[in-house]
Amino acid sequence: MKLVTAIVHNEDAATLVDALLEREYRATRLHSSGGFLKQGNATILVGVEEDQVNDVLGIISANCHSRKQFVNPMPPIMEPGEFYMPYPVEVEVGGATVFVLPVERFERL
Ligand code: 2BA
Repeated sequence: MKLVTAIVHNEDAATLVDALLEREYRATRLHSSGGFLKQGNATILVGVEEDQVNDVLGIISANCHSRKQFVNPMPPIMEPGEFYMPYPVEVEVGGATVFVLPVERFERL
């Protein structure tokens, strides 16, 4: 068994969970936030058999879209009298960041 862990944009999470449930995959949505942008995202956990992993990755890929976001970089340490004009930097936040992990044991008790 494998645990597919997908970090996705908040706006894609509900559609993705619905698409997974429609195909009879069980899924759990966790509220998370990215270390870099410090904005809310969603982590979706899906426990599946090994031969279902590619199907799940296909569903994730079809329902998660990349987006461009702006981030304000940290200002540098300034000397007195220096002036710094902050410019937002554009970053592309992926469709999904996915980890496929081996599951040693699965129980529903
Ligand atoms: P964040 O950490 O908020 O990162 C958002 C986006 O900012 C990233 O998109 C990437 O385009 C950019 N970014 C991140 N760190 C950067 C850096 N040090 N320098 C320049 N740009 C940087 P994605 O790569 O699509 O990642 C989306 C979210 O997936 C991340 O949100 C984080 O929550 C998660 N993630 C990505 N890679 C990860 C990893 N190796 N381990 C754990 N979580 C990860």
